Amino acid sequence: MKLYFMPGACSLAAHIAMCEAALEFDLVEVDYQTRRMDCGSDYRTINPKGSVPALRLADGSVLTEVPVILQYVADEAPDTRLLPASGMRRLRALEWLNFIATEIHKSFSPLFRPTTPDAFLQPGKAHLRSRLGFAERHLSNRTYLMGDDFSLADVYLFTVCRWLADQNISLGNWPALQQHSERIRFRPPVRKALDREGCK
Ligand SMILES: N[C@@H](CCC(=O)N[C@@H](CS)C(=O)NCC(=O)O)C(=O)O
Repeated sequence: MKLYFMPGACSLAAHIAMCEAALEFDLVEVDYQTRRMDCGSDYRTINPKGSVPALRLADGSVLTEVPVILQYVADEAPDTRLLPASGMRRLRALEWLNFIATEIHKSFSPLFRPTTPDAFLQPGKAHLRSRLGFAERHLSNRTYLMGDDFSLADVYLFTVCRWLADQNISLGNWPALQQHSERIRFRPPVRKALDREGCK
């Protein structure tokens, strides 16, 4: 398999997941500005949406969208229990993946875009804060989003919380989120993915 990524982007969640699942894969870096890959070819020939991550499977097909790739990885390594296998627990984990994707990840996106009008930045950050507040309250009496069980929802939350520093927002505003991030950061597969992407 091949994972297409940009260092520190949401593709980090997929990268960590692959490491957690101990799957064999190659990494292909995509340049944010040019959308060129290491080999010089245009990444949009792999994923016409132009965004990372994309995961090329052994049969040549390409999967995109973070929550979908995370589910694929979890299902490829069922013994690692990276997501609940089925039933209501699975749905609760998917609720978190969807919430992180649509409410947290996508609240960051306009903050990173240089074309976003200044007038949007404060309300955009306020919205992001309220969404993080929801996760904070949930984590205030839990170790992981799913309670006692680590899951790929934690990996995705960790990945997006890393971006607060780029926005000069302190993660310390959310003590439970901060503790959660530290817990995830020191997992060996997480360290491995961070190191390979040149991230702290
Ligand atoms: N819905 C997509 C969003 C992916 C996304 O926003 N990727 C960002 C990096 S975090 C990206 O590639 N941005 C560049 C672009 O979209 O042109 C997913 O879940 O994979």
